[in-house]
Amino acid sequence: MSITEKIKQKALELGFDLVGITDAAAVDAEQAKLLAEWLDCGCAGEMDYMHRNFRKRIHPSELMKNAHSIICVGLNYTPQKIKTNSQNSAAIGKVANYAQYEDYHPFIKKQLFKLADFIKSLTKENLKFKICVDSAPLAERAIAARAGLGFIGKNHTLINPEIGSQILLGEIITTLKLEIDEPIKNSCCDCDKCITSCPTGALSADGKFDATKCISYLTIEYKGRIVSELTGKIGNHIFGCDECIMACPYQKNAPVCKNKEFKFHSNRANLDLQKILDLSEDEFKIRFADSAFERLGIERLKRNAKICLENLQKKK
Ligand code: B12
Repeated sequence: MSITEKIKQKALELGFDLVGITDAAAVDAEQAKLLAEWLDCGCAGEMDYMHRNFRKRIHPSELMKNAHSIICVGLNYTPQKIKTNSQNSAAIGKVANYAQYEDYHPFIKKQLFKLADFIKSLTKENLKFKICVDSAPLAERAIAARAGLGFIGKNHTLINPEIGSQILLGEIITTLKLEIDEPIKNSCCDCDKCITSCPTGALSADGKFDATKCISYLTIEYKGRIVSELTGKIGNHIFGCDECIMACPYQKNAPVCKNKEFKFHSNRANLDLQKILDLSEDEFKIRFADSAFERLGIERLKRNAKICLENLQKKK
């Protein structure tokens, strides 16, 4: 078995669903142009970090001197269907599926450190590794697509034909030279279900994505008061949004997450909006420890809960 094959086998043993390898070359010029245009048109809104480190984001080798390969992994996070209590008449806020698990950043990083240790044990070379999960300035979807993990769909997510879109990504950039994979074919065809499903029109037919309209951005990243033209379209999404993902035909028969170590919290799926409004700071810290909610904080969670309640009351 080659060293590349051993690494891939180990990644799967560590609980990842997908693994692929690409080189450390820059993302292709067309994608770099798309990123630059996206930034220039203000589509990143107040995510200032997206404007920093542009060169690094498209040149992975600038994140590590003498980088040769990038090992890309994917973790399927499609949750089990949760039984809801039909007797319960409480007003409920919906939480994006990924946020119903423990915070994925430390979870994936821990597994990637184990993978890096395994690689060190295979060779006497003095190797370097850089582990990236979300927060590093790296165009993760473009790199994962190049490593063959999936294709980038019209909903802008990386879609794997067998697993769908609900895949969290992580990478190891390394000085080790490995065999690389080929990208797979883009199979979105003429479907536009994701575009028409977006309640706020964040996705458009010309391939553009305006994050400032995306419910995920508005409810998680945006710190200010959400404008009234958009609050009514947020529905009862209290944290993030999966509409464009769930509308995708590739998501229809997606297998559920099989990684038993990736802790799922069923009490984070549907939040009782009134209880959220009554939550104290201490209760928030206990209930949402080690979760994506920590990034949001209690104030913004309550801002979102109020919007959801108003929207549900209007519907009555
Ligand atoms: C900023 C950010 C956001 C922003 C902006 C999202 C966006 N589409 O850019 C907000 C807060 C809205 C967001 C939301 C979500 N995010 Co986010 N986010 C990021 C982050 C940090 C950077 C993304 C980025 O570079 N955006 C800039 C745009 C221009 O890049 P892009 O859309 O990826 O496009 C690139 C290519 O796809 C290509 N391209 C551009 N336009 C087009 C158009 C077409 C048609 C094609 C084919 C290609 C193409 O060129 C671009 C440059 O390389 C990444 C982590 C990372 N470091 O990469 C996570 C990441 C993309 N997010 C992730 C997730 C899970 C989500 C949510 C599903 C969470 C949720 N349920 O609420 C939603 C999905 C929303 C969506 N439809 O994209 C995952 C995506 C995994 C996957 N399978 O794709 C990532 C990779 C984090 C991770 N490590 O797993 N996110």
